[in-house]
Amino acid sequence: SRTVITFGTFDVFHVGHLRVIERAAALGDRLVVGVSADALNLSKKGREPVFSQDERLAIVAALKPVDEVFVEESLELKRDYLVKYGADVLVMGDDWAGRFDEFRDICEVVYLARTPAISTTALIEKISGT
Ligand code: C2G
Repeated sequence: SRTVITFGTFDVFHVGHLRVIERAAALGDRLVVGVSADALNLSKKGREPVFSQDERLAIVAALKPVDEVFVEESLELKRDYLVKYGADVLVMGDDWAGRFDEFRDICEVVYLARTPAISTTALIEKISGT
């Protein structure tokens, strides 16, 4: 059986998130998702997520294509997570293209095209009217 792993913040969950998760799941038999810790998100994006890590984790865990979730505490731990969860394939959106090629020694690395014209930042701006 083939285990696929992907990572993300999945804040203000939207259809772009759903599509990448569905397409990741289709590449194997089991999908594991690492959801960024609040602290990691703050350091990566310079803002606190709208929804807490527990809320984001609960939403992702409830999705039909998702078999297992965990909190991604640090970008530096990616190799450990790949080993721990027995990943055969690492999937990321192509905003991360090339960034995880170093893991090709232990798994396949696949970058999927992002869903156009939707992002958490754009949603926050739309809702807040800025
Ligand atoms: N995504 C997408 N289409 C969009 C928006 C996002 O395909 N319109 C994908 C991203 O490419 C990513 C996933 O959805 O694969 C999650 O996106 P984010 O929540 O923005 O994740 P990010 O903060 O980039 O976290 O270890 C890596 C990180 O934790 C990734």
